[in-house]
Amino acid sequence: MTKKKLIAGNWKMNGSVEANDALVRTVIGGLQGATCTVAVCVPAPYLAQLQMLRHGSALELGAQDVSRHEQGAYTGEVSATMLKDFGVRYAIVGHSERRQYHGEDDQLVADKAKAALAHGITPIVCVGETLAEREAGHTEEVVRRQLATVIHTNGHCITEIVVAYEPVWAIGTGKTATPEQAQQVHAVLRAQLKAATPQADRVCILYGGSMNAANAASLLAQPDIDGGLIGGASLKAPDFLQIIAAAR
Ligand code: 3PY
Repeated sequence: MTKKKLIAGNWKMNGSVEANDALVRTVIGGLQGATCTVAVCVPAPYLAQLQMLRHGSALELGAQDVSRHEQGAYTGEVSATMLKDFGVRYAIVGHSERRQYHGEDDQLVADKAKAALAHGITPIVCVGETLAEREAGHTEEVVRRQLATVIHTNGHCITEIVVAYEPVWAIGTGKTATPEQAQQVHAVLRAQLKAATPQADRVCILYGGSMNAANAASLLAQPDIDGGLIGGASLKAPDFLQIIAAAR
């Protein structure tokens, strides 16, 4: 049986009540006939709005981060239980922008994945190398190290995660990994998952990093690319819908 692909939009720190309304209504209107799972990962203040907008539709809701803590004196943090209150199904963890600008390390990312899983939220765990790491020939070592911590921390629950390979040099730069470059890394990640669990084929491995309407079909045609984590193109309904249509 072929696995259902997952297309998840990462809105990052974009949106407004008015803009979200128009965007989400158009996306939902274009979902009939979609064969993949579709989600949007939105800024936390808009979760309640999205919960209402998506009601009765096939659109799934995601957050862009989750606390490793259950509750308590952690100013600014949002717990998995709180996300659950708004019908959140996915939470991105370890996006390179959080690793880079907020000092998140591999263990924190793995702990966040664990907190999400404990509350029935699927973590979308991002891994990826910088340009310097790629040029030094360290791509495989970097992504394997990042994923190893998640596997070690989450044990058999690893089958419940989603992995997103997001080369840092392809984020917000308009550069994209070629389908062959992406597939090469996805195959490494798949092999690592296979060594950890006999059910590794169940795990969705997304490509992220400037996936757009023009390059989605060729990336999604690769055997180990099970979907996409979409940045800028998820803010434009026609582009997002074209990517969804390419995910069969
Ligand atoms: C991008 O496409 O730039 C992303 O960071 C998606 O998460």
